[in-house]
Amino acid sequence: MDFRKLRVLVSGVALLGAASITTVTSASAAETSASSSAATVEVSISKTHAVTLPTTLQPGVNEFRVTTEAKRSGFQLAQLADGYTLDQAIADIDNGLNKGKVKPFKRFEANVTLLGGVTVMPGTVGKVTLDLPAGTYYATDIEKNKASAFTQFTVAGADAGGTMPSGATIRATKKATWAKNPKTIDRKGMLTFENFSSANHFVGLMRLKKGKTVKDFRRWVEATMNGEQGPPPVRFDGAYDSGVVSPGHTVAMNYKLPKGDYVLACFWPDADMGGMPHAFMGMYRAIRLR
Ligand SMILES: [Cu+2]
Repeated sequence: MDFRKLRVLVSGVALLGAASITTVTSASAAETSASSSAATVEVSISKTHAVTLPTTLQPGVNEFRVTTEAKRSGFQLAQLADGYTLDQAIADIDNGLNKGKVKPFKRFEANVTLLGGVTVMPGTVGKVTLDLPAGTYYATDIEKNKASAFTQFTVAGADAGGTMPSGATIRATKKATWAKNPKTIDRKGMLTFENFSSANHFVGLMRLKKGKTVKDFRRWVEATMNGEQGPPPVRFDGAYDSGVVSPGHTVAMNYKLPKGDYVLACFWPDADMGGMPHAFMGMYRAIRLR
């Protein structure tokens, strides 16, 4: 089937540029707690999605605290391979992720290391914590795929150490599988995502509609694969989508959701499967938020 159509069907959650469309997240500034000893990095995003942050950071655990004046910002951290330019990345996002062409998408995945991120709304603070080695990075707002929304920064100098925040850890394994535990997590706080798999993923948390279970989600996935267009048993509006994380990387991101039964799923497209979102390859499971 045409997976571009499928992505539209699931409210566009599969695309990098659209991964945050339906997201509500981020604790208010007053609720932020200093649970880790990370260095803090203030990031501000303008109405036009220009990202401002210090040009040099120290290696070690850094917590990015992101605010925005735009209606919505998809903060994302990334590194580009040597010789792969920002212009190439922007073109590959456009043709690969947004237009669904496999070749530029594969080139993007081969040359870009994604280090997580968080959706930020005005009046909230998005928090992203990770252990950064020395190097050159980009901080971007994926709501706008233009050079003006990508800001380069350098990590250099003495390692400041620091520790990652405590909290629930969600883990991806194999190629596109969620680890079985934890089955229950808090409904808000810092969520650590360990990508121990061989593909890019993001954490999607979608609340099950009343009376629905993960079995209904499986039926919906199977029906959708067969070209049927029934309503999903989960709410894509008000869902949580983390930033995208590449294999071998760990990042903690803040989240805040109502209590309830959810489906944990990744809708990142799979290049080897013609852009099929990972959820349709079985990357989903039940999870309870308490
Ligand atoms: Cu995935």
